Amino acid sequence: KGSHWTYEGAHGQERWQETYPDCGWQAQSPINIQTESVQYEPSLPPVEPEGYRSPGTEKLTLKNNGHTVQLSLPQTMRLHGLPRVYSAVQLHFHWGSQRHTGGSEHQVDGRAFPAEVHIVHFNSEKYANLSEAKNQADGLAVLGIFLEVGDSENPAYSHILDHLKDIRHAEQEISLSPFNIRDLLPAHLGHYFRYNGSLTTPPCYQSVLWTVFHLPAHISAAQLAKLQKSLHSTKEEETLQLSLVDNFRRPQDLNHRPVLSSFP
Ligand code: SG5
Ligand code: ZN
Repeated sequence: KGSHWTYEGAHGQERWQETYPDCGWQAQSPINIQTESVQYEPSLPPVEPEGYRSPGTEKLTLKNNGHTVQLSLPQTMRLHGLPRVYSAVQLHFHWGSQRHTGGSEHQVDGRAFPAEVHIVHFNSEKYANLSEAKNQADGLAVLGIFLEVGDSENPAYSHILDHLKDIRHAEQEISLSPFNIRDLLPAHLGHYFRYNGSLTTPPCYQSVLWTVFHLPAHISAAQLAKLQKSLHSTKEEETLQLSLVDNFRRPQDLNHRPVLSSFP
């Protein structure tokens, strides 16, 4: 198997840089966003998703890749309101376990959320596809959405979370009918943090323009439990009844990078 990294243990995140040198560079993600040090930038426009509400007619593939659950997205989903136009590739989740309260990758003032969704896009003005773009400084844009537990079930997230039971093992995948991806996002797309960083997994390329929404999206406690209990990373872990959990990287040094906010 090519991707031989894990979050903890002998191939854990402190050692990623031995195999993937970029993971030890100076503009890594995620970060702890310290709101006292964020610069308000009034000229930052709201993020404008195009085609998120009806993402085509092709089925979407939902896959357990052993590190996360990932949903493929069509290139007809585009992102405006950034310095370039970006096309969507996939979205995936990071989450914790029932032992911890955390699970998100980004933090705000030292506080982690129970989970975080990433919608990965590539700069389609300049590059033909993700492979071409992923190692370029202006190659990628990722939207980060914090998930918080609320009182009610979020039907948009059920489109994904209700199917995790069908992809319990690593490398299993299923097809989903397209659904409204906009509804996975928080209500207000005008309030976000913006900074330059990296992929949060190996190879940790420093190619990502990050947009982390200020407001979380809400899912129910039962929905969060599905994320925490349904998946396994390997057959061995399934036999041991170990679930795929705690797939988040710890916050990285900011090293004097500016973090902007679109709101005062
Ligand atoms: C996910 O996050 C995906 C990656 C994605 C990273 O974990 O899955 C894995 O890393 C496990 C194999 O997606 C892919 O590998 C499919 C292309 O990396 C990319 O999207 C590479 C361009 C990192 O993305 S993140 O920084 O948003 N967390
Ligand atoms: Zn991610």
